[in-house]
Amino acid sequence: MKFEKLNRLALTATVALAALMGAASAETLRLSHNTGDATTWHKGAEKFNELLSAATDGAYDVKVFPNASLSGGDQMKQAEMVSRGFLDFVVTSAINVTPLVPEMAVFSLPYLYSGYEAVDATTDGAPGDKMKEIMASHDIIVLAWGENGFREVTNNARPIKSPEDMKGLKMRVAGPMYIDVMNALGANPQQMQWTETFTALQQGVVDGQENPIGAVIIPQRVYEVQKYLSTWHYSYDPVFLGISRKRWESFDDATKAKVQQAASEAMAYQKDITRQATASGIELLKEKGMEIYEPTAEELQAFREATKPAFDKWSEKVGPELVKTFTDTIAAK
Ligand code: X2X
Repeated sequence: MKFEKLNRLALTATVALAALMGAASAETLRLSHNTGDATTWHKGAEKFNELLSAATDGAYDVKVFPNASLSGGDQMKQAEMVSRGFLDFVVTSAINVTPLVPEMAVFSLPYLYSGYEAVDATTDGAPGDKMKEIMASHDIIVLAWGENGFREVTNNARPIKSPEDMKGLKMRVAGPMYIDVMNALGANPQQMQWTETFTALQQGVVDGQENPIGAVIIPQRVYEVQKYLSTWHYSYDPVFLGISRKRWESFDDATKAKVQQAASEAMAYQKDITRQATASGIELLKEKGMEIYEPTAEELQAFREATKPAFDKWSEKVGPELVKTFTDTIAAK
């Protein structure tokens, strides 16, 4: 009896030790993203960790840091840090990369896309590949595209039905292109970190903001501090999972294949849960007390026309050739 018990104890100890050694030998990789830990960005990043860990028998542990904490709260800085090899991975959206890679603004040109089909045709096709090439020239290897989504406008002053309704509203925006779009609409835009936006809305420092419903507005509880939402779909913002060239090139081919596979699956999952949350989102936001306005096709056309100056300015900036790569693919859909 006694011997058996000892034997069992020894076995348990050996298993525990093996687990410990396994954990100890896992290499930690750091992943930064700039939303909270309830968002689909975060879930996608955690999924990547799970999948990579399983595929490599626990050789890698991807530690996920939300709220841009590794870049001192600066959401635009993450891309630069990955580019320089100071960070292994980033999950962020196109607009956040535009200070480093202005071409990334092409995705989010006002009213470029009419729906998900057009979006997928570009991310899965030649335009997506072209953007990966451009990003790689900045030493950021884009492993897979995910989704932030169509950005919808919210505010506390009034329902937004026409460009005139935007006049004079103090709007928080994430990046430079959106400043031009808001100016074209006669609003007063202000660039602000996402992590500071909830408080700014709560305290009335700004009247409104714009973000996608499923990925951000719901999980970050924007409905607690905003009354009106209009589904104007004015700009699409893709998310991507990227890795620094430095880290990427440190992997052998077999590891690269596993990292790539885990990234593709994780971002497909992230896109999927984002679209699901968006589809059921309007009802949920109404339950939470928001007043939702869904502009008609004609009303959308008025927004498209009013934002055209920003479209034209940023087409020049990203390069008309690149815009054409996108519009050709979209038109062929
Ligand atoms: O800052 C935003 O608005 C967010 C969270 O959508 C982005 O990172 C672009």
